[in-house]
Formats: sequence, structure tokens, C-alpha cells
Amino acid sequence: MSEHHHDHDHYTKGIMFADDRSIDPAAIEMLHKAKADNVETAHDRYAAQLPQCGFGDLGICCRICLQGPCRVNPFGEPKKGVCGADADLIVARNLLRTIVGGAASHADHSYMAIHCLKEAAEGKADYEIKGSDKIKTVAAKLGIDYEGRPDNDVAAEIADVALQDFGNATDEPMRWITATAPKERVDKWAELGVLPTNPDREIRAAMHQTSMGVDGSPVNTLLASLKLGIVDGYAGLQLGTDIQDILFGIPQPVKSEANLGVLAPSKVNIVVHGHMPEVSEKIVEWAHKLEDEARAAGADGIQLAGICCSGNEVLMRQGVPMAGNYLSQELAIITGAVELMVVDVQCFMPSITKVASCYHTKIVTTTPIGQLPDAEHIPFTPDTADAKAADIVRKAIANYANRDPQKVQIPTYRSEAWGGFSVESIVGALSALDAEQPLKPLVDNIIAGNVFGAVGVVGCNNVKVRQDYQTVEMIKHLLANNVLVVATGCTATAVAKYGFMTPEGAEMYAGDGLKAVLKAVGEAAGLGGPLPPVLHMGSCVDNSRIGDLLGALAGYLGVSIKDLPVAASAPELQHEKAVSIGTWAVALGVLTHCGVVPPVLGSPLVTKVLTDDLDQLVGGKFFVELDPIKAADTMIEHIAAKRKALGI
Ligand code: SF4
Ligand code: MSK
Repeated sequence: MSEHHHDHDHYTKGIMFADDRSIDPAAIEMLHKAKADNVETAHDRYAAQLPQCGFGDLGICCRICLQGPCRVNPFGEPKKGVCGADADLIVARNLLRTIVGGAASHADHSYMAIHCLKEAAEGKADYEIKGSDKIKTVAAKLGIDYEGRPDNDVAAEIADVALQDFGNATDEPMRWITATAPKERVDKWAELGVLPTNPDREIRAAMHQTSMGVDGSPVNTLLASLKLGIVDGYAGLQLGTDIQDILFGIPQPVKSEANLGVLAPSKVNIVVHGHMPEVSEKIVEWAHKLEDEARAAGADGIQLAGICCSGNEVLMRQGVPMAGNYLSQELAIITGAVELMVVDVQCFMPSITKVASCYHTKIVTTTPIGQLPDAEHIPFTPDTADAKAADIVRKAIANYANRDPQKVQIPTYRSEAWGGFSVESIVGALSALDAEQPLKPLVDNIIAGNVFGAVGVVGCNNVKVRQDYQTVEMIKHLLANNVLVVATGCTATAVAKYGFMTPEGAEMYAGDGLKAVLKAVGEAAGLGGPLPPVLHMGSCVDNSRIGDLLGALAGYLGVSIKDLPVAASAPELQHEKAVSIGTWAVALGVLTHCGVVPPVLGSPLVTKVLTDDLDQLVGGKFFVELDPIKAADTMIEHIAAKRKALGI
């Protein structure tokens, strides 16, 4: 309790430091240490890049064929690349390739999870299937009979359906989409010709479509972007979360902590970083099992901590604390107190081995596609996971003796943070108020205006903007206006660090109407206090949970998702995945905010389609706003308009 009393102070202190790199005082402390230790960070490398290329910034540089690079001049000549492609086409093709990058990352992530589930179901893997409830709900959606059958049989059949989607050689849509997306959306996407079939084929076709001399129609290319956003949403997010919940269980509310202060001065500190719970869950399991070995090595035990979405996965299911979000990955190593950082896929900077070389930290890579030249590579496979995880944890323990106390400085900042808000656990909490119709109390409060609306705030940190600043300021403004916020990914960690994910956060930040609802639900559900005003819904793939929640609310009200008083935001987006996730949100019919300008402004046509025309097509569109208060106000106005249209 005493910890998060300081939260607001921590935040204010960060602002007072007036360092435009971060509002997080722990981050600022470590950036100063980096300077003293002569260690380069992303901020230094960013400064060395300035000014960044203006053509790239506007999206008007093309390197697709070897006649390039071609660039068009927004203020004069040339207006076309060698092949005749103009700014509209170049920007549209670049955007589609960005979205392909995001969709491919997520689809590959879920493909690995499906394989793991399949082998686990067949008894060939070191994983026990824990999500019995999820097996039933997913089987029911897919039309698989599960009554009276062993979990493993049903799980194997579910894995087969998923694999069939990736092997689908017909023109039928992905089964995971028709089974899990709202029917109204599926019909809309079919009407627009953007309903995906086989995700691998869609990714291939989009690469083909954007190659030299194929699609010359920027509008047609943009429609493909919409389709690839939907590929991400269902072959990546929805499939990934469903399969991971089956393997590891559905998250339930759990108390944890966030910020660099979670690292322990006299324990073996192991940081999990990346995205795959297949790796991080096993590390957690073996860290518990080998606690005695750590004591025998002279430490007080093992402290686990997370960075990025590997951290979010094990926070959601195991309560493992978060060391930090994307821009804190180097900073965790700079504490000098991390024995080992284990990474799998996505979002780990190639720089971490270089930073680690200045301390005793060991970096371990675990996947064939995610290797680093100076790291130790210990490839994880479902059938060797136990041995590999034990090996990795033992390496961390052995490395404890190499820690140099002179180089250790762990910031003291950390905040309590609750996680584990799956749709199932939210519905569970609401059913304490109405067991028959759990969504009714929430919807009634939305109608009454106590909850004005809801916004999903997701995505990364980006070195171009002050770490956590836009996220925190925007969310404060939304909460004060009674807008409920749900968060995932590095945004969730951003707000976790400042006390927004605590019951006290409701008192501190929520407007009166929202506060009363959070209190009523929290108390009825036996949480001993209000629900936190920002609900941690998980990792980046867990954005599907937000989609599920929207689908359930729309279904309950008998309207389309596009009619709901909701919005989405990625205030500090960085990764291609954030662009593809945002495109999926727009395809669902959600107004989606970007707090960093995507490289599209070189084409007035593309900019207009994304920020205007898409609304007529799907009921959702993007808007860009760098000022967090203005961004929040735009979403609040949008919510007000949706409420009015619903007659509430
Ligand atoms: Fe230049 Fe066209 Fe080749 Fe792009 S595809 S590099 S615009 S010639
Ligand atoms: S980890 S994609 S920086 S949210 Fe999912 Fe964070 Fe963005 Fe990576």
C-alpha cells in the first residue's frame, strides 16, 4: 500500500525531471546511469539518426525493385518513380507491406502456439493443457462436439481446425473468422471482398500485389490492407489468445507490481522478454522449482520480471511483475542486477547484447528466427521445453556470482498493479451483480451515463515521443470524463507503473460516475475494493480480448460494433504489428487514434481514405493527434455522437 501512495509522486517527479525522454523516474535514473557507465541506449542512437529522412517519413520512398530507390517530391518534380508509380501508389504499397509485416508476425506467433498445443494434446510435449473451460467455449464456437470427450482429444481437434485454416486451399473464408467474429462484420467484409481465406496465402498475395508491376491501383491496394488487418485480427490475435488460453489457462484477476524496482537486490533476477508464453511460462515454472539451487548459490531466491508481452503473458496468468515496457528493456540491464534475460520473438532490440556486455548479464535466445550474434542460443521446442528452461534458469543462477556490486543500482520505483482481466473474468465479476445477464449492469450504467463509454488503449513505446507521457495524460483525461479504459501491451505496463491499475487508482483518477460503478462491481465481486479504472487485458495478441468484449456488448444490445460508444488508441505506436492491429480495429468499426504519425502523409489520397472514406466502408477510421488531451477529447466527442445515435 505504501508503495502506490507514492505513485502520483513518482509520476509528478518524472514530469519534474523535465527530461523529454521519459516521465518514468526509474527510466530517467537509469538513463543517467547509462551515461555514467558509458552505455549507449535507443535514445542516443535516435539522436544520432536525426534528422530522419523526410521522404521515408512521408512514405514516398520506394525500394521495391532494383531500379530504385525512387522518391517522389511532394513539392515539385519528380512526381513519379522510374516505373511510373506516383506518391499515392508508393505510399499505399508501403503501408500494405507494413501491415503484412505485422500480420505475419502475429500469424507466425499463433502458428507456433498451435503446434505446441497439438503436440501437448498428443502427449508429445512438456506442456499440460490447463484451459479446460476455454476448450469448451472454443469447441462450441467451432462446432466441435466436446461433451464426454477427454480435453486432450478436443484440444487436438481444435489445433487441427487451426492448422486447416493455414492449409486452406479453397476460397472459403478462415473458419476461425466465421466462428469467432460477429456475423454482421463477417457479412460486411464479404461484401467488400476483404474476407480472408488462408492467412499464409493472403500474406503471400499481398507481397505479390505490392511487387513491381502488379497492382497500380492505390485504392485496391488499400482494400488489401484492410484484409491483412483482418488476417492479423483472426489468424494472429484471436487464434493466438484462444490457443494460449487453452494451453495455459484463462487469466483471472491477480495482484502484481510494475517498474524497475521489482528487481531484487539479493536474488537471482531473470527477465523474460518477447512474446511467447510457451517460453516464459516454462521459465516461471522452473524458476519456482530451482529456488533452492539459487539459495545454495548464495542468493535469497529467484526474482522473475517481465519486459514487453512475454511479461504481460506471465503477469496475466502468474502475477509475475513487470520490469518495464519496450523502452525500458536496455534500462533493466543497466541496473547491473539482471543475471539473465531470455528472449523469443518480437520487440527485443538487437542492442541488448551490446548493453549486456557492459555488465554481467547473459542474453539467451530461444527461437530459430530470433537469434543475436553475441547471445547464447538455446532453441526451445515443445518436447524439450523442460530441459531447456531448467538449463536457462541454472545459467542465471550460476551467473549470480559474476554480479559486480559496484555496478548495481536498482531504482526503488515500483507500483502495485492488478492484471488478469480476461473477458471471462470481467464477465465473472459482473455476474456478481446479475448472474443471469452479466452484461446488463455494465450496459445499464452505460445507458445511464455513469460509464460514458470505453476506450482500448494499446501498443508500444516509441523513441520519437516521451516514454509513457501521451499514454498517461490521455488516459487521465478519459477517466476523469467517466470513460472506462482497457489496456494491453506496453501501454498496460505504462499505466501500471503509475498506479492506474489499483483499486486506489479508481479514487485517484476516475470521474464520479465511473468511480461508483467500479466500486459496486469490485465490492460485489469480492475484490475488497473498486475495480481498477484501467483494466489490464494482456499482451498484444490479447487485443482479441477487447474484440471479444466489443462483440459481446454489441450482441447484447443488438447493434453493430461500429455503433458502440467506444474508441481505440495507440498513443506511442512503434511496431508494424501496431499498424496491423489498428487496421483490424478499424475493420471492426472502431475509431482508432494514432499518437505517432504513420508514414502516409506523402499521399493525400491514402491519408483521406484512412482518416475519412473508411468510415463509410466499415464504420471505423483512423485519426492522428499528437496532443494527448486533444486526442482524448476527440474520442470523447466521438463517444458522445455514438451515444446520441443510439438514443442514450
Ligand atoms: Fe522505383 Fe517503381 Fe521500382 Fe519502386 S517499383 S523502386 S517506384 S521503379
Ligand atoms: S511488446 S509490439 S513494443 S506493445 Fe507486444 Fe510492446 Fe509494441 Fe512490442
